[in-house]
Amino acid sequence: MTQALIERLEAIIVDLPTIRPHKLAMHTMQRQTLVILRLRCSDGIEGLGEATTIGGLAYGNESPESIKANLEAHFAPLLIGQDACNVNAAMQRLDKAIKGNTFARSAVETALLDAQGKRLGLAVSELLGGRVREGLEVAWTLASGDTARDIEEAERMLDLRRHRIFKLKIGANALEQDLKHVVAIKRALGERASVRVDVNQYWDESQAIRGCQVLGENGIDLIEQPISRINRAGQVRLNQRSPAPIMADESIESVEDAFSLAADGAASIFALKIAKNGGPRAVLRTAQIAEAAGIALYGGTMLEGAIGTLASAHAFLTLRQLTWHTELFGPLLLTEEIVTEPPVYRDFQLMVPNAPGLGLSLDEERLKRFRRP
Ligand code: MUC
Ligand code: MG
Repeated sequence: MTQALIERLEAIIVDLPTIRPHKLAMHTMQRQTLVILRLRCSDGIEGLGEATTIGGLAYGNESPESIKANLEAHFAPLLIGQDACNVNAAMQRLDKAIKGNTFARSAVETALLDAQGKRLGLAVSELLGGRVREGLEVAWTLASGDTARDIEEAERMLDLRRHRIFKLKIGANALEQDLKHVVAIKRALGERASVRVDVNQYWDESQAIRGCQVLGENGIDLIEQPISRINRAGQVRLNQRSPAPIMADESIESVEDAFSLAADGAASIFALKIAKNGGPRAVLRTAQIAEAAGIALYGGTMLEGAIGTLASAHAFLTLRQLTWHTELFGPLLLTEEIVTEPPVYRDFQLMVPNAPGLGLSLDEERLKRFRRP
């Protein structure tokens, strides 16, 4: 094969409006900010990647602005002139020189895979070993902040056959108020839907003991990150006593975190996120740790747009087990797109293109309109 070299990296910040405010315990989103990476190669092929977080620095320790700055100042000089066809070698070069920065790393790994897939005429899922399922069932997050509005939204999603798994974002309100909110939604939806919660680390252990008990007894299927990632011993205790399974999300900031959580027995489900592991290949290493430890899997999101969503989807399609399905609904939260063909959601599933690479192209006119000056 002719060798292609990496020629140029361009990181673009894009601000896109959301369909409604999205209320999480740590931040209310009024829009979503994506960092899009364009990686140009000497054979004329361009790979696309995305590094997207939630609420600036409210969620993790990389912001859109720091991701862009680090891609330009630290990642680009290490990558330019390197073989664009060898993803392992390029990522290993970054591993040697750069600590952390998994969001930026994920954008690079995605863009290299997209470029290589386009070059070889293979979908990213094929480059990752091949898909073992065609579609991915997708949960929807109810996060308007209002119980009646959330029930109405869930009913609409069921009618449209778009979602039948709902995740409720709680933790910002008083414990009893949040519990009432969740139980009311579960009662309204009954057996027609799976209802889960994400506390985003906002309970202390004493609140979590009661919260997990009440939610477990009221038919809530899963409790995501009830307490701080720092309180490992508390997570182990909760994992032993909660009637509903506990999922680790913020606790996983690297593949190594996944290993130590598994070793400690701190969760029975892992939320897989390409951004928090360093890319679609990296997230599969976390999945393998989980499988070896008997931990179930869930395909998570940082509310990425189409590029990050499909990059995650290509990886998740290759998983042997995905017991808790996915929440790859990021594009549906946005009112505008910057790709020519937005991802398709049908019959509760995200349909993943089988075209070369991620199966996406940028809409240059829209990118120009929404990119930050
Ligand atoms: C998170 O904490 O899981 C995923 C869905 C959503 O609404 O927020 C994200 C982040
Ligand atoms: Mg979460």
